[in-house]
Amino acid sequence: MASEFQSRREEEQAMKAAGRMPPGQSLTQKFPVLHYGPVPKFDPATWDLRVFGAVQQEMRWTWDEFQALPTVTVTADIHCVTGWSKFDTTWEGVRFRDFIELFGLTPEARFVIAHAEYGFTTNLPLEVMLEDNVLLAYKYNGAYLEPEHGFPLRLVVPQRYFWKSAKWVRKLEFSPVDKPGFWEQAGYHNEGDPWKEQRHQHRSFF
Ligand SMILES: Nc1nc2c(c(=O)[nH]1)N[C@H]1C(S)=C(S)[C@@H](COP(=O)(O)O)O[C@H]1N2
Ligand SMILES: [Mo]
Repeated sequence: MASEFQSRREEEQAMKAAGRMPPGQSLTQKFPVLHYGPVPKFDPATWDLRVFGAVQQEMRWTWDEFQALPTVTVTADIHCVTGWSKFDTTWEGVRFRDFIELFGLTPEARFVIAHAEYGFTTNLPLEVMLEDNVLLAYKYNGAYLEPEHGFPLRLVVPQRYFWKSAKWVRKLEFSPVDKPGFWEQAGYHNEGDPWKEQRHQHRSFF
């Protein structure tokens, strides 16, 4: 996408001045690829998305069914715990808040656990997931996601460090209790708010 900025330095200064750069971050104009393990193969004939746990009705969508759901386009800034931020990224997908209307939650639902291919998980409070700009996304800048960026489907949760935006999502669990995910169990912060610089867990051993 064409940038209004002449240089990386200029864009970085502008984002800092606008209060859009969280503490300890710096700008990237590339789109880094970051994940643990291999990029899964996608088979449209067998792929599905499931919801379970504290839901009124457990449900499953095939790739065709999921693509038939209404989508929205969201532009947001993303922040990786390793220090890069990328501004004005544009995603298209199903808004999470609209998505849950399709099956309904039970009153016990307080946390969302995203389950991705190969057992990757990440946990988020339900109230964070209900914000306007949280998507189950399959397009980036108007084109289907690249496999390494999460095709066919990923979470986009801009208000948390980007590790919580699970790529290759297959199941969404609604839980009364929190269940720290893959990176959270590995020592990353449970909340991961970039504005509070919640990068790592500070455990106190007694
Ligand atoms: N399934 C899965 N999703 C994942 C990860 C992972 O290891 N596995 N890494 C996360 C991390 S640490 C980041 S920064 C973003 C990177 O997304 P990108 O590769 O599209 O930039 O994906 C997140 N989603
Ligand atoms: Mo990350």
